Amino acid sequence: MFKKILSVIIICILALSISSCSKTTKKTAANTTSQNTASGNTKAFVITGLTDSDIQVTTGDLQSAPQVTKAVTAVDSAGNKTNFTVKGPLLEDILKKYGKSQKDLSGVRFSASDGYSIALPAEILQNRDIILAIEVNGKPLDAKDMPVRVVIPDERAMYWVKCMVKMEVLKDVAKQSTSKIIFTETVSKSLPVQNYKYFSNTDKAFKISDLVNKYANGINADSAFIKASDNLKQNEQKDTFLNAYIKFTGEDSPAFVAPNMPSGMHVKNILWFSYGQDLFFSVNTGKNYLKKTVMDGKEGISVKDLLTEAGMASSGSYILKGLDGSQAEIKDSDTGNGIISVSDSGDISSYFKGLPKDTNINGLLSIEMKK
Ligand SMILES: Nc1nc2c(c(=O)[nH]1)N[C@H]1C(S)=C(S)[C@@H](COP(=O)(O)O)O[C@H]1N2
Ligand SMILES: [Mo]
Repeated sequence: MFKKILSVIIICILALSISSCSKTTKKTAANTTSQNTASGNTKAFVITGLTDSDIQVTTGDLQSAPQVTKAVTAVDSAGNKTNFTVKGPLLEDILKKYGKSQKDLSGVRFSASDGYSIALPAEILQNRDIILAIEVNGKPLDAKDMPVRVVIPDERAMYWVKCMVKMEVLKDVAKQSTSKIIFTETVSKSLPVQNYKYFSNTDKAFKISDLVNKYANGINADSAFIKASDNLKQNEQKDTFLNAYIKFTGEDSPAFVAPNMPSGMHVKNILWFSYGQDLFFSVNTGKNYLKKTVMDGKEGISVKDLLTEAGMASSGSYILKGLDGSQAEIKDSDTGNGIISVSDSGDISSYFKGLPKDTNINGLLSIEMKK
């Protein structure tokens, strides 16, 4: 009986996640057309946080603004390239009507009707043209991509949001400074673990909410940052982040995933992710990302390099903690003589040349700044 209910729930979740933009878009379009008699007044997307009240941008607004036509190349995460020609107004020209410029914004999040969302960092807003495409290859957008496809030439296709329905101006996406590094390989041994279906494989994953409840400082953050081994840095909304999983076995691990999240939002081969003042670091990714260091025959990453990558290098002292409760203190001047290694069984350990044995911690959980 329980199994039956469970499978019905799973089927519902699957059905929801597979349905693309078109469904919701059609519904939205139908709703608004009945409200607005002229079709040019059909609501295209909403802009929040730019002015005191929300701005409704209509398809008429998009059509009557100056149009740009451009041949573009979309490059996805696998490096596949697709060429097409797009036409539509520049976001900059839409914002101009409200006396604003994208260059003055510190961050923007585009959300789509299929649940996809992505934040654009200030660098993109500063340097790139953002085309709000309403035509592709001389034809109106496919129904599934309506009402707008964001196109940002020279940026990866993950920023080219289809069926974009909301543009949120983000207040301040600055990352809080890190005070603690927690190792993902160690926490994966102390959290509830579940099987996770990843394409045709079944891997292991833990819930980010479990991780945060057990190990984070309790400092409330609006968003999380994730950095991958290809240097991609993403900002995720708190809710998206807390409802997702870290898959730590199998292909692309560690990976940021969730069953009901469009796969384009997955982050593969995570180096670290941070939430508030806590930064969760993968030594498995780090040992290829940071330079290899050998100390007394042991191979790993230098504690100094790790602290620099985490933005935690300082002149103070650090406390190391093991999963078994063991603890040791080191000084900033010791960090160049320390390495972090990962054993074949995935155990993280520290080793410091010339320091007392208690600084060699097996099952290393965290390194934090001494207050
Ligand atoms: N609404 C929406 N937009 C999206 C995505 C998505 O899943 N939903 N995926 C993104 C990613 S990761 C890529 S690589 C491209 C894929 O674009 P294509 O479907 O035109 O090949 O769209 C981007 N825009
Ligand atoms: Mo992608």
